[in-house]
Amino acid sequence: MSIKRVLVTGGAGFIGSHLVERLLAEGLEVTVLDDFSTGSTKNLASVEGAVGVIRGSILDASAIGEAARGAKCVFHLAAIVSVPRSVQEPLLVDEVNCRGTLMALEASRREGAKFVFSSSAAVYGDSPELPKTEAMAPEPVSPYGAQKLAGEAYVRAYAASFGMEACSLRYFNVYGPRQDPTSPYSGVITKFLRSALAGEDLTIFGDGSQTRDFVYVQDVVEANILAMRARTCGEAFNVGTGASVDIERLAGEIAQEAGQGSIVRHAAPRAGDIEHSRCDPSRAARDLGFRSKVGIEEGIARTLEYFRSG
Ligand code: UD2
Repeated sequence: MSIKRVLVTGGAGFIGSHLVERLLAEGLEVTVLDDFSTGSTKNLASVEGAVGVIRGSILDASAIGEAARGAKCVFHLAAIVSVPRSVQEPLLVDEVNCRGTLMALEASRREGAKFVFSSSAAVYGDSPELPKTEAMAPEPVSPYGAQKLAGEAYVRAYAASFGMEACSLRYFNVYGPRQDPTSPYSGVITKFLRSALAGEDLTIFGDGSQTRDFVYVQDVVEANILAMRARTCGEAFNVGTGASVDIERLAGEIAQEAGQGSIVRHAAPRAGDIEHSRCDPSRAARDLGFRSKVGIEEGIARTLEYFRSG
């Protein structure tokens, strides 16, 4: 099936806006559906006029219906992406993250479109087993993780029930330009870069021995493009690098790179933090042809450049 038109829900967000740029560069017609609650028009400044933007909620049947019209692939990124918020307001966040995914799947089914769902490593919960493989039983520990897992289950069910070509992408720790540095929920790299550029101290929660599999946003975009082109039948894929970095090293490197004399300090461990996270990237490599290309040094340098010039 040749794809001409696509829909990106949450296309004005951090990851969505990078995906939109790439899809346009591939010569596709792109529509964005976004309620701009966390997304921003600034993220789409480089593609203004080239992309159709519908301001509306994923929960609004007419908005999603209109946005999906004629689309042959739906990338579903619209979500409330905060773990703490999902703990504070599980019902409200469930509406957006579960019901919203179902709405997007329905719109996709009507159009006979493929479906690529943005899921999260949060589905794995805090089991100590490493690396995380898709064959492991998911055991989410936050409502957010449970909601992403529910979304994945629906993706699988739609593939099985309606023959929809669909898959879920489990993102590990994504970072890069446009991640909102002012949000209390922003990732550690973005937080550290912002502080380091301002010459402020970097605070590590705990002893800094915890590790994460940090994946650069452009690699996440690449995984989405490959998922669009692959034949999929409802399965989930890890999207990470397969390598991990400890937070102590990360803080030291960022402080040094920024060159503003920031000091690295330690505070009490953060409640609910997991110790280690790293993916097994082999299923995505085998079935999608995905391999992350941007290493941590390169990714940090690019993101630093973005924050410096912005
Ligand atoms: C990530 C996701 C989250 C969820 C979770 C599932 C991001 C931004 N968050 O949370 O949405 O999917 O994985 O497991 O991708 N840290 C510090 N100092 C700081 C900020 C963080 O030391 O100022 C530490 C923090 O304690 C943690 C590590 O850095 O050990 C990574 O923190 P994070 O908030 O970037 O991401 P994570 O893995 O907790």
